[in-house]
Amino acid sequence: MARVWRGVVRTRAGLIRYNMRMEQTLILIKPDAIQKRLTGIILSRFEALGLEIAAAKVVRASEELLREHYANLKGTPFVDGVVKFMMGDYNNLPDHRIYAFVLRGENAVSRVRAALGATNPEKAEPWTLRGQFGCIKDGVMQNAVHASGTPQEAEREIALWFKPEEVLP
Ligand code: IDP
Ligand code: MG
Repeated sequence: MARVWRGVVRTRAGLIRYNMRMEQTLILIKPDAIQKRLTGIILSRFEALGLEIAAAKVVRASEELLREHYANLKGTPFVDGVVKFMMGDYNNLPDHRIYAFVLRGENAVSRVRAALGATNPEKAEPWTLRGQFGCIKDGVMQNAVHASGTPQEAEREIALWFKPEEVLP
């Protein structure tokens, strides 16, 4: 899916090489962020990066979908806690909704991850979304937002959460 533009621009400061990849990435606004009413703040950070929303929906995710989404965590001691958290168990939501988005733009995957900060909110830089809004409660990381880690991961995850016709070109 990723398209790459490479080139050279001549400026007064010299030649600048560029390597731009038009990428898509999956964003999930997690139950802790929904409970804290952070959706607008989170989306505004991504909007400021110049990314476009290619798909959006409210999802009541099944345990099956979440276990498939977090297949890389299978066998870890914390996977059950992560799935429970993603189903809203720790955030007193009336249902277990998640807000899902596909964002598109130049180098979208790495730029969105930089805006998120580290997985562990206590180690994330204080100006990142997870550093500002995440916490750890009862050993479960409540880190506000999911974003794909690589373009390959993004392709797999987008196909899990969206039908092809739901993602606008
Ligand atoms: P990521 O969300 O930064 O991509 P992953 O390693 O893919 O991090 O893990 C997925 C999610 O699983 C994390 O966002 C976090 O909620 C949870 N998680 C990851 N590592 C740990 C851990 O060591 N303890 C508890 N929860 C974890
Ligand atoms: Mg990950």
